[in-house]
This record gives sequence, structure tokens and C-alpha cells, in this order.
Amino acid sequence: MRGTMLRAQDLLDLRKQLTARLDSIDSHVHAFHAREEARTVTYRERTQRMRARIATLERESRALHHSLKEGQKLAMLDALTGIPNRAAYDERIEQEFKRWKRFGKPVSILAWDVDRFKSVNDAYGHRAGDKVLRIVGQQLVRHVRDTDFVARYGGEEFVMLLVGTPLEEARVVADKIREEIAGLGFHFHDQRVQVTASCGLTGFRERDTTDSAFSRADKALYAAKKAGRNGCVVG
Ligand code: GH3
Ligand code: MG
Ligand code: MG
Repeated sequence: MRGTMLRAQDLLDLRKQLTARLDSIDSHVHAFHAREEARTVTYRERTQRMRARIATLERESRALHHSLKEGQKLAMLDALTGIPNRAAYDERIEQEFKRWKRFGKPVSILAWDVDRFKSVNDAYGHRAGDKVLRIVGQQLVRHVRDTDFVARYGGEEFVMLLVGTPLEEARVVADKIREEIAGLGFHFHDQRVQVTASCGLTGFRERDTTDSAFSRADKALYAAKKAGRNGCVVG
């Protein structure tokens, strides 16, 4: 502009030239603004897309977390009976053992086994056997408190933890459950079939491990079988 001013012949010329320069500056500024505006719009759109993507990712992550939790829960449940499985028992017995060591409140461990179950399968079929397992499982669950625990240990064996219940009391509970199972009254092929179960029970003792306590309950169960089944034996 300084050069323009110095080169100008007269005022009119100067005005013309300055106007041309100002117009040029004006159009540059306009172009600059337009570019900036376009860039801002692009950034805004990009930010919006990123926000939407983050929201989608967050939703997906929550859904994954939920299905992972569901999967973990399912992995701890027995598919046939819908009650906790052996893996759940293994976890729970460890927790209860630690609590028992710390607080010393009694925990009774009950090992249940359906009597002569093989003959139910043989006589009425595997589906009838499955039905027995489901109903026995439900029956066991019905009898325990929220703080207690029942699992299908495997096959026709179930395990129950009565937390805070001394062995003598657990024995009474076990007998009541045993009698109810014997009185359930199954009907297969229009025939009434009596299903019974035996129980071996024990409590944690000094120098026990979770395994030693369980195998004592299992031995007591074996003794109940030997004694004629449909009975409970304390080990
Ligand atoms: P005991 O009184 O000595 O316990 O005799 P039992 O016949 O109950 O014991 P045994 O161990 O001889 O038989 C258990 C049977 O349980 C054999 C097996 O086929 C059956 N069983 C295991 N799991 C299942 C299952 O999920 N469904 C059905 N229907 N049967 C099962
Ligand atoms: Mg068995
Ligand atoms: Mg059995």
C-alpha cells in the first residue's frame, strides 16, 4: 500500500488503486473466513461423529460386561436343575471355611445322594431320572435359608451348606428333608414310584481342610447307604 501510494499519479489514481487493494484484501479475508467456517463445520461434524461413536462403544461395552456377568453366572449353574454346580460349591466352601476359621460359627456340610437312582433310569428312562433330579434339587433349595447353600455336586449327588447351624440341629433338618423327599410321590407310567435319598453330614473341625471335611460327609453318606438307605448319618 505504501508502494501504491508513492507510485500514484494523482488522487483519483490513488483512490482507484487503493480501492483495488482493499477489495483484494477484502476478498482474501472473506475467503479466509469461508475456509475457517468450513473447517469449523468439519471439526464440529467430526466431534459429533466421535461422540456418537463413543456412546455406541460405551453401550457395547456395557452390553459385553452384562453378558460376561451372565456367562459367569451361567458357568456356576447346573444346566439340568438350575441350581449351583460343583464349581460354585468349590468357591463357596472355601469362603465358608475362611469365615469359620475367623469367626468360629458352625457350618454343617450335608452330602446327599439319591438312592438306587440307576434303577429309576433303568426302569423309566433317563428323562424320568432327569425329572427326579430337578425335583429333588428344588426340594433341597426350598429347605435352606438365604445364607445357606445347595449345589448339584454331580450325577445324583447334592451338597448343602447350613451356615450357622450346629451339627445336632442340621441332623434334624436333614431328617425332615429326607422324609419329605421320600413322600414326594413320583408317577411314571401311571405307577407311583417312591424316591428316597440318603445324607451324610458333618461340621468343620480343628485341623480340617475343605476336602477333609467333605470326605468325612461323604464317608457318613456311604455309611447311610450301608445302613439301608433313606437315612442320615453324622460323621
Ligand atoms: P445308590 O443307592 O448306592 O446311590 O445307588 P445308585 O443307583 O443311586 O448309584 P449309582 O452310582 O450306581 O448310579 C447313579 C446313576 O445316576 C448312574 C447314572 O447313569 C445316573 N445319572 C448320573 N447323572 C445323571 C443325569 O444327569 N440324569 C440321569 N437321568 N441320570 C444320571
Ligand atoms: Mg452317587
Ligand atoms: Mg445314588
